[in-house]
Amino acid sequence: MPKKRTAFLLCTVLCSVVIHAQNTYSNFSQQTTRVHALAKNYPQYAKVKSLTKTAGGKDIWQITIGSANADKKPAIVVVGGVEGNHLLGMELALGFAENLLQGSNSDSIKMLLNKTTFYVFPDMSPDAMEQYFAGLKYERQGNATVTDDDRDGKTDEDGFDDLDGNGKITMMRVESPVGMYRINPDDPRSLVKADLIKGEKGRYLLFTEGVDNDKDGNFNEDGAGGVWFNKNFTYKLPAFTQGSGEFAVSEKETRALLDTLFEMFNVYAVVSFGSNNNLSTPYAYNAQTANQTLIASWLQQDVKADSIVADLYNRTVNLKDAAKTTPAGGDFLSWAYYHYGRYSFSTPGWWVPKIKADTAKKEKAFTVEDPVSNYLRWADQQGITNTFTEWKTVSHPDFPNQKVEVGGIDPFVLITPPYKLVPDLVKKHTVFITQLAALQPEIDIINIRTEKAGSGLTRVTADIINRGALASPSKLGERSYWVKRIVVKVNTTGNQSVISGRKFQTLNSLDGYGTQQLTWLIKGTGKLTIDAGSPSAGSKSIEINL
Ligand SMILES: [Ca+2]
Ligand SMILES: [Ca+2]
Ligand SMILES: [Ca+2]
Ligand SMILES: [Ca+2]
Repeated sequence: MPKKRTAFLLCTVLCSVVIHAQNTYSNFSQQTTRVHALAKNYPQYAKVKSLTKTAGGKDIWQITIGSANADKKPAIVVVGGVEGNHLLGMELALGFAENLLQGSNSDSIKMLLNKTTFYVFPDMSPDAMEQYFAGLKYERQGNATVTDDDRDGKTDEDGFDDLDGNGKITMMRVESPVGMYRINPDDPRSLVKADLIKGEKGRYLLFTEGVDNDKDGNFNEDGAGGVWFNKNFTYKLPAFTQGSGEFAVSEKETRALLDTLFEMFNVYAVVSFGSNNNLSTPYAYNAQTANQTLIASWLQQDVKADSIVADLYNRTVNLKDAAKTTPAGGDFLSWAYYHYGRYSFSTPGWWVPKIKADTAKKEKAFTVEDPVSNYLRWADQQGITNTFTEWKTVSHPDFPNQKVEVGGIDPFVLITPPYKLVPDLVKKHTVFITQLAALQPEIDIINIRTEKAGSGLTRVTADIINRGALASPSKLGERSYWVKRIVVKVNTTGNQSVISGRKFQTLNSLDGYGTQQLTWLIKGTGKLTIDAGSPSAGSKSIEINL
């Protein structure tokens, strides 16, 4: 085998080994190394830049993946780290970029990158995400901006406290006759709310692990961790709630992302990874809320697009039993649709499957719905150990005469699969996103007809067609300044003039596989060109001899 070829093969094998070497979730510095490796290994397709630095001094990376003139091609945006406790989302976004580029030698990916550009923002919550790797592990959403979450005039005065000293924040239960929680009859390791209507009695108060450091009656209400990325956007901002910020888009990373996206007129779809899910179950059309002045649900035509894409998602990713979600406001999924006017899709990418009783092991079917007991049974069946802390009595300054115990499942485990499941999830989501690109709107001009109409006039008729399955732009996009509609332009030269029909016109949203017929009466002779297109649907130019 020639030397050069051996070296190339070695690199193909080794370089991919290096990329796959991680067997745990990546902290920020490892993410940064992986991001830069892409620009270095695939200079012809990948460009990396820092949008800004967060209050915690961490870069927000943007990876642009595309071939020549990437910014002139229809594009999909992929966003991870939408929630600071959602490490999987970061892995899915960054892993998508890695998988796509690893395949960039193949003809299919080359063809894809000739037609579609991908803007990947792997981690929008790097300040918060670092808590997963910190000495004290807890699910944090807020960035490093210092905030007064409970508006008592003090900042960060009451965070969690590791009462049992195990390096993670779990739960704390206090025996109390006024407690609303009882032991789950299906699994004594978990607690569930007592249903008073059914005559059930509570026996425990349930809190996150900590003390009331400032003695205001609340536990852990204001610790480190300021503004949540997924609560800081303009659509239905939940003002004056923890994590929403002083005003919408108050943070450097939210501002930088929006400034960047608003200038990307070529984007037609945004895929984000977070707790909201409109891919397992698409939005349903609600005529009343969709037609009110302040639109509060997806428009009918866009609901159709969501169901096409959700169908694709379910076929490619094949995860069952998704929980129903409703965006809480200030969230990125809603912003990208209602205020950015693009198709916006979000999924957590994984959840604990609903687990059935293993009768061989004498397990019984659950009588109470409880994500914790379901997780524990699943973890047992999977052989996952060390994710539960047995309840243990601690002495607690706020409950001197009561029994207080600390224990419960580990932080993160309900939304963060064991890392060995991640490569397969990345692969499936990569397939999904590339298949989404196959639905991309694509403008063409067909059925061009010319008829002489006497006195030097020619009637020109043509069909503007959208060859993609997704309508362009979204129906909501018709109303947005930030969404460029399809423009059709007749370019006259010399003695030519347009007698009837419009020289320049913008079209309403053109359905998937839809056509619109246009006709003009042109005076004059020679070559005439007609252009049709938009930044997010591509363009086409035709030439006619009059
Ligand atoms: Ca405070
Ligand atoms: Ca602890
Ligand atoms: Ca307080
Ligand atoms: Ca407090």
